[in-house]
This record gives sequence, structure tokens and C-alpha cells, in this order.
Amino acid sequence: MKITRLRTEVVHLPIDPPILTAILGSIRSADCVLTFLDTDQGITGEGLVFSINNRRLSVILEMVRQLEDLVVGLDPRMGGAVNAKAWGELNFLGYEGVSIVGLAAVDNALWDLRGKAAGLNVAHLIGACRSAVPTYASGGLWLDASIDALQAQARGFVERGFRAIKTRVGPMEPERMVARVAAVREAVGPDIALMVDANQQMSVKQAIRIGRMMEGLDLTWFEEPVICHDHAGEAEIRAALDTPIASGETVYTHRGVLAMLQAGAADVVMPDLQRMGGATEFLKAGHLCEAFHVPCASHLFSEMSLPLLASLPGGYYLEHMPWFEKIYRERIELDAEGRAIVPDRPGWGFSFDPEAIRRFAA
Ligand code: SMN
Ligand code: MG
Repeated sequence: MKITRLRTEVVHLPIDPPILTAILGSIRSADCVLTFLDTDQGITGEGLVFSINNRRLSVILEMVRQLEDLVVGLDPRMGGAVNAKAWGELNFLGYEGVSIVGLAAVDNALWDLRGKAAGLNVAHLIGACRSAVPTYASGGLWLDASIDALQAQARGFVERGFRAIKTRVGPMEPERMVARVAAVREAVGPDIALMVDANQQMSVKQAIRIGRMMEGLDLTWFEEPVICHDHAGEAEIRAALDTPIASGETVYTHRGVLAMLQAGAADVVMPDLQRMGGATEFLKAGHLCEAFHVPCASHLFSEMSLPLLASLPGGYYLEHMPWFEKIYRERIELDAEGRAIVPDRPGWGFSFDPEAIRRFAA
């Protein structure tokens, strides 16, 4: 089998109503570069990368397109060679930022292609450790929700079958912040796992103070309390609190994860498939986490991260974010314990819907 071309489609997926976040402000759309690797056997591999509010999307699109020469003519079974060659070439542009985002689109399409060629889901291609992955509802409980709305949304997630949910805190008085999280805990009771994400907006001292105020709320984790580069600060907060610290969505490649682990920055690492540079790097990051006895969760990209977490011995919570589900034919399904079921379908097990592509096309 040979790859004949790399194709891209741009789609704009509305986030409606818009959501308010502490780090990115109002988010109104997830704008994607869908990436297709066509072959001479009629099988196509699919990957996607994205930008928020259509910002700088054309730069990402061009980066993906610029990698076409690495894959055309290649036997997809030799995907490791593409990755190794890309790493060599990207040395010039760098191992963070848009170059790695471009690689993610191509690498993920290659994994999908290998799965489809073998007739296996990516989890089974690697060798799955589990047939379902614990997941938390992340598409709600935002900063602009009132206390009543927070409680109603939290109960709604539990009614839909989720056993874990994440809420956000942002710039406001600590007492108000903690009261909002306490209201969510009160709404769902003690048996639902609850995470809190601060999106990097606190100082180390603030995070320790607020983290102490939340210790009684039995949080599963307190995420990104401080700016993503401050691994020493994260380690200080981690040492001061009983609540586990989660971080990692903003670092690039397995090397970024390695630096976090070496700094003892987090109790839970949550790599982002796009910032990792694709599944090949995500898996390396996951294996490093295992070596450091740190559970590996995921950030966004729920459909593709699901098979990867299923295949990692130390795989932990899948972030269930519904932003991309409109573009897929299939949806993630939950089992009776609120875990995301690994599909039997080949490749990622989630494929782009041509009708949805037309509807959301540029
Ligand atoms: C997040 C990331 C990107 C956009 C909105 C929210 C958040 C998460 O940090 O972990 O989901
Ligand atoms: Mg986060």
C-alpha cells in the first residue's frame, strides 16, 4: 500500500452558546484542519488539529500541507520512519508550537490508516489494557454559569451517565471560587469524582491558599493552578496539598512531559494529543508517566485519545469534551459505570462525516 496524497479540509465547529474561560476568554468556535492520507488501496487515514475562534488557523493549515512530501509515496506500515524523518527536519523550526501541531495531524492520520489497513482499532493494534476508560464530563460548568446553572448542569451530566465532572475557577475572590466548587459537590453528592481547573491563573501562594480551602471537597484533582512553565511552582503546590495536582495540557512532545516528571510537577499528567505531536509522541509520554508512577490522563481530542488511554497500563481519565463530535459519524458511548467504551471499529473508530464536513466547511 502507498500513500498517494495528503488532503485537507477546513471546518468551523460552533461552540454555542460560547463559553467563558480564564485563559482564552470567550470561546465561540473550534476550527479544524481535517487531514486525510489517501492510498492506492482506497483506504484513507484521518486526523485533525484545531485552533480556537479561527485564530491563526491558516498557519496551521499551511504547516500540515507542508508535510505532504514526507508521506506521499510511503508505505503506511513505515509510519515510524515518517515520524523519525519529521523529527529530524523539524529541528530547524523547533519542537514546540505550530511545527509539532502539523506533525500531530499527519501522525494521527497515519495511525488511523494503519488501524484501518489491519482491520483493528488503534487500541487493539497497540494491545489494549482495558475495553473502557474512565471519563469525565468537561463540556460545561464554565466560569459564566451561575450557581444554579452549575448545579443543574452537574446533575445533568450525572443523569447522562457520567461518574466524573470538571468545573473551572477563574479570577474572583477565593471565597466565591470555593463556594462555586462546593455547590457543584453538593449537587452531585460524594460518589461523583470532581475535578477543578484553574487554567494557570494563580500564583503559587494563591494556589496553596485556595487549594487548602478546597481540601474538604474531595477533589480528584486541582488542574493547572499556575502558569504552565512553572514546574517548580507546581511541585511546591503539590507538596503543600493533599489534593492531587494535574497538569501537562500545555507542554509539547514527550520531552515536555519528561521535564514535568523530572520536576515532580504533577500527580496526574494530561497530555494534549495536538501538542504532543500525535499518537506516537503521546504514547511515549504515557510510557514515561508509567516509569515515574504518574497516571496519564488526556486533554481534549476525546475520540482519538480514547484508544490511546485504553492501551496504556497507566491510562487514567479521558477528558470528554464534545467540541469535535459534530464532525464524526459515531459518538463516544458510556458503559453502566460511566466509562467510555473503546469501539471495535478500525482505526480511531471515529470517522469524519462527509455531510458534516459540507455543513461546517469554510
Ligand atoms: C481548556 C482547554 C482549552 C480550552 C478550554 C478549556 C481546559 C481543559 O484547560 O482542560 O479542558
Ligand atoms: Mg485544563
